[in-house]
Amino acid sequence: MGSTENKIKEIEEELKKTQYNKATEHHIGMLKAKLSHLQMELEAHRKGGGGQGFSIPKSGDATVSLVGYPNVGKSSLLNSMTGAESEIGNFAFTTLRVIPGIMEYQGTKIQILDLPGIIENASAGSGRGREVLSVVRNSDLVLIVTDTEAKGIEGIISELYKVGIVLNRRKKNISVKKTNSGGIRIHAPRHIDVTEDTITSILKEFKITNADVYIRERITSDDVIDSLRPSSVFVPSIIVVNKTDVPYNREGMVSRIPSGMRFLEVSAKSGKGIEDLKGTVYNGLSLIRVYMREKSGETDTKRPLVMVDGSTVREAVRKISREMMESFRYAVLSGPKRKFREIRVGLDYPLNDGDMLTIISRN
Ligand SMILES: Nc1nc2c(ncn2[C@@H]2O[C@H](COP(=O)(O)OP(=O)(O)OP(=O)(O)O)[C@@H](O)[C@H]2O)c(=O)[nH]1
Ligand SMILES: [Mg+2]
Repeated sequence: MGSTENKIKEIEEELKKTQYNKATEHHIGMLKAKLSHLQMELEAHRKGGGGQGFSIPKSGDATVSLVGYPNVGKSSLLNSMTGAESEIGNFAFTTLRVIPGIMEYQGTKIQILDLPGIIENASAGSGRGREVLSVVRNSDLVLIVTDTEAKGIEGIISELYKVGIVLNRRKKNISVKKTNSGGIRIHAPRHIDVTEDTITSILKEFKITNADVYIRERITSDDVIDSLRPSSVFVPSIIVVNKTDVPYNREGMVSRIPSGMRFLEVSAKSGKGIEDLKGTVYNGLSLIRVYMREKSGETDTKRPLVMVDGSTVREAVRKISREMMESFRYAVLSGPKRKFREIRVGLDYPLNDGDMLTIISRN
């Protein structure tokens, strides 16, 4: 083990031992910053990933990955959610490459990727860890699959974090502009959940001593660290507790779920909770469906355009064709959740789930 790895181990140990409270807040922020910076150094040396059987083309409207330790039932879940036929076996590492399936849900097609089980130190390359994690990086939602023992979830979250996959946090509006002198200057709203002192110390850990820091919303020290890791991706995540057809100690299971994380109890074997899971996955992706309507009034209700929430008319038109984009004049919009019956809109107009859209082109 190299000296960087040793330092990382030491800090991880100390973090485990330190209780979070007001008095330790600054210290914990510091330790996390140190850890992140060392992990980034290590990552810079490693690089790579991909490999045979691991680059699955994206298909469908969104991609979800199944991540977890071996033998918890990831393949069984893929099969019950999609009708795929991924191999199932009562031993570790049955699945050795990425197996895709498609879950059809309310007019959308969601690609679900079954992955080989990961183990501790996956990010360092144990098992096919790095290849697996590089697939997870490109997904829109991560399902952390566990059984009723719910062991080691924190470990999985930390393996993901090490390669820059940040779960259930959003990228915050923070920018750090390095300067040549003047020390650290912080421009922030009055109420943020981190002190200037902590921000300055975190920046120092990342070897930044002169900078203007612009903070435009409420943030924590974790957000500051995220903003200093340029390769971070932010992905929503849900925990799936499988094998709940067998009696188990529910209290014990719940106590091992990291605080603040959503979890669902299911059984791939009996089918219990699977419909719920599909709905939760769909909702977790924050997709909207937009239906195209002909000038004659006929609406295509079977095949909506599926986009991420926050999309505008522009994204919808672009999805249809380049020609349509070039000849676009305006669109007529209506929808069951709209207050108006019909409205004439331009490319920048934001769309809602269920909207119906007629495109009027220049001839
Ligand atoms: N009782 C019970 N057993 C299950 C359930 N789901 C899966 N199993 C069993 O658990 C074992 C592992 O299932 P897999 O689906 O292969 O697990 P996996 O997570 O894909 O395993 P790897 O590919 O090795 O990482 C098999 O013996 C399954 O029959 C479930 O809901 N209930
Ligand atoms: Mg499997």
